[in-house]
Amino acid sequence: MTPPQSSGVLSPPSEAVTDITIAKNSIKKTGDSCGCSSNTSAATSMDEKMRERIAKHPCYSEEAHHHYARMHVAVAPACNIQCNYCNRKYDCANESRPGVVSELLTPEEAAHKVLVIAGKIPQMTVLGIAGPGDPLANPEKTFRTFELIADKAPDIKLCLSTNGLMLPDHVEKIKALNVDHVTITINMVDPEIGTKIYPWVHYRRKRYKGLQAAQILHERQMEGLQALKEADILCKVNSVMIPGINDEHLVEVDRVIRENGAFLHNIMPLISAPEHGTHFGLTGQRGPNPKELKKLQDECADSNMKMMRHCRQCRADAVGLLGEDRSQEFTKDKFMEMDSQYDFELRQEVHSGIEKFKEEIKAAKAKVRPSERVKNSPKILVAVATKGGGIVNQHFGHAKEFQIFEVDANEAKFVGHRKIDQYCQGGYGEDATLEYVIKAISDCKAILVSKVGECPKAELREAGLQVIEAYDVIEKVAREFYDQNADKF
Ligand code: CLF
Ligand code: SF4
Repeated sequence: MTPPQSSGVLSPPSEAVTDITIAKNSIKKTGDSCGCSSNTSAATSMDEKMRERIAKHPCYSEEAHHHYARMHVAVAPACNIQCNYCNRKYDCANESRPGVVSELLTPEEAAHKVLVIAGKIPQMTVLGIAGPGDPLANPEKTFRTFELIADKAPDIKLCLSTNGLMLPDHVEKIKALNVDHVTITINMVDPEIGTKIYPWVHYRRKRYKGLQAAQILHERQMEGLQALKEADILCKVNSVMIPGINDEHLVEVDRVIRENGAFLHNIMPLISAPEHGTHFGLTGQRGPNPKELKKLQDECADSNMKMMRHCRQCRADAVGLLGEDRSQEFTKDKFMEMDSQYDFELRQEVHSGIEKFKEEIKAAKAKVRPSERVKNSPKILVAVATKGGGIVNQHFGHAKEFQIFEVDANEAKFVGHRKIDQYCQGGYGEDATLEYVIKAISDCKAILVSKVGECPKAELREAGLQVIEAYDVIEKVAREFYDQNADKF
């Protein structure tokens, strides 16, 4: 197959992530359009100050996730509760895929790793602590790591993800350390439902079970949420969607957390398999399918709070753009041999380049939108192969996921992603993989790729997907496709 070709109009930002020189020069002037979507009416009414707070956070801003990277350091091994979707052998499943194990680091090793990566990937703007256990069950290690990083790399935003049990005790310290983004995993606001998710919690030197355990966790989570609001710390709530247990209840969770000041809600699918050795995995509890997940997210998005749909359930030692995993480039044996190349000025320069590029995207997005909103225009889904930057810039055979955009006569809106196995392996396409890929995007009308070989192209068409080859801004390509085929939808 032919490798993806650049049109020369837009440089692929994912290359910029891997190379500082390219990053500095990659923002070329273009009269053309580029696009990535903010996804709720809440986004449009967001004030400037808030925009600034989230502009470089790839989890809190859907737009940012196309351009900026995050990293996690695994410094927090212990946990103080048991979730039925977690196996202690692996990382905290509240912010991580089950079955993934990270190398544990000391705060000093973690700080060195951050400085190394901040030099190599200047687009890395956020350092999160998300496990492998609960960061606030390991407060000394967590806060020591933050202190070291704040001191040496003041431009890196600090982020924390917790089950919330010990949060109320630490909000003051979190504020003092200038940690502006905190995630709480809240799966229920009704402790009866909580009993089906949490067998026990360990609180103030005592282990509680059943309803009492769920009650304590619920109260502490609500107290923590309130305290974050009072301290003006942005709070994202993660919820794991567990069909038959809390799926319908999450609408109520969404309402309650919104009323209590959460900024963003991230409803994630339960990932459950017997080989993970979790209670749910072993008892056959299934996760939701993409349609069920989207339906619930859509229902909650009506509530006017921002709904996160771009979470990749990354590892506790994740590195890179969401959707790419560079953690294996920075294992302990490798990063301990590397010197820190942290350079504040250079990082600022790279960030201004990205911001300029984002401005071009915004201007171009405005161009492809109709001057007046078209009412009742049917919505369709398209699957996009992209390496980032809001551009169709990936070869079909190289994609490990497709971004899914919902398109109508007004806009193309990011609504999720579908993970797939890479079709092209060592220069050859796998038929079985193609079948699986087609199944994964069977509800889409078209697939947008930078290139695709003749064989898979024919099979994709036979399966009813239109194949669009382009190297351009996602919103532009998607909207043009829609306009050309509007009579068929
Ligand atoms: Fe990490 Fe989480 Fe901070 Fe992001 S991840 S601690 S808020 S910097 Fe992001 Fe990863 Fe989803 Fe988490 S994509 S699992 S939401
Ligand atoms: Fe596992 Fe995280 Fe739950 Fe603790 S909070 S039991 S580490 S999923």
